[in-house]
Amino acid sequence: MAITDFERYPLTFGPSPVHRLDRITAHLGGAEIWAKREDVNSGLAFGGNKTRKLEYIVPDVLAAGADTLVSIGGYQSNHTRQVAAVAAKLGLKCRLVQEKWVDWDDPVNDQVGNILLSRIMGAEARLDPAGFDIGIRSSWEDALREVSDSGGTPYGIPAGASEHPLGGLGFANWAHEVAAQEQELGVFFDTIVVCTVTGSTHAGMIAGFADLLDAGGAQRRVIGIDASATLDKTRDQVARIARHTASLIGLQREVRDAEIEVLAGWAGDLYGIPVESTIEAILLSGRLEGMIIDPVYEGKSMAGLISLVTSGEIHRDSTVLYAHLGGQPALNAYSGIFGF
Ligand code: 1AC
Repeated sequence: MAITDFERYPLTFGPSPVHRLDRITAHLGGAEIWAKREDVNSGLAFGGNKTRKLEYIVPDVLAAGADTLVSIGGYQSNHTRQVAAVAAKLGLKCRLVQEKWVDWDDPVNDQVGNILLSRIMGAEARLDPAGFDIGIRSSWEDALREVSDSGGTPYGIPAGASEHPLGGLGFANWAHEVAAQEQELGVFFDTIVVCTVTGSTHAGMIAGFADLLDAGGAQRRVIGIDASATLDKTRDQVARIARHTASLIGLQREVRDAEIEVLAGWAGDLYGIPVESTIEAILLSGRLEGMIIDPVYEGKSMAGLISLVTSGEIHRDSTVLYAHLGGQPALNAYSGIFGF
């Protein structure tokens, strides 16, 4: 099967916008930097990368006859906010497990931002004291069981939709969308920079670009910037999902180890805790481009991009596409980091 053979339920506005970041480019004085904006990809609760993944999962939800979406993330999960929006759109119930993935000392961390939006959209968002882990969680399995025991028909969507068998398809298609936009714009992105935690966004891109390469496209680098601070787990999960997604979309070979690049250095010691480079990246993007990024995901991937361009690891002649995944609603839970 090819990516175009999979059913896709429309949740986004269409291809997400791609545009130059002229002032960041001038500031860095090196590579030409562009952005592709999943933060404005949909009218559903500000959209984001998970909305794109859910387009390929919703047909299975509908075929299963489910009445309740059951998902999991941290208190400030973007993923659970997007699942809540899709449930509202489809007229389904939504049960969310919100674990304490981040030990962040902000009194409204469990009340504002993403979790507030999920609750506004009618989701039952229950807090759970468990800490961060990108794997399958017993709290999520318990929630699925509770919904069944009370007579509902649950449909489980794991953290970030990453461990879902179809979770990589949204970003495999993103790669094809990029290739079409390159044709329209007359540009070629030799380097893609994306934040990676639970893995399926990055993994889907790897599979999609491998597919394009085998169809005669040019080689490019897809750099995942780790924001999990549990590097080995994220790297394994990215590799596994990339290979699974590649086989789903009919790649006739194994994804090579060299195609799976997860770089450490900008996550800090813990998932969800911004470090100095994160805060600098958020301020730089806001002040030079009016582009809002967040302290958990894009602040870290932008910090990585800045370092890699500044150090010359991304070459001066490169044309770089920065993937904005739409994490910014979490900013409300982190107002203290700026010292304003
Ligand atoms: C970690 C999956 C993740 C979220 O928003 O919950 N990006």
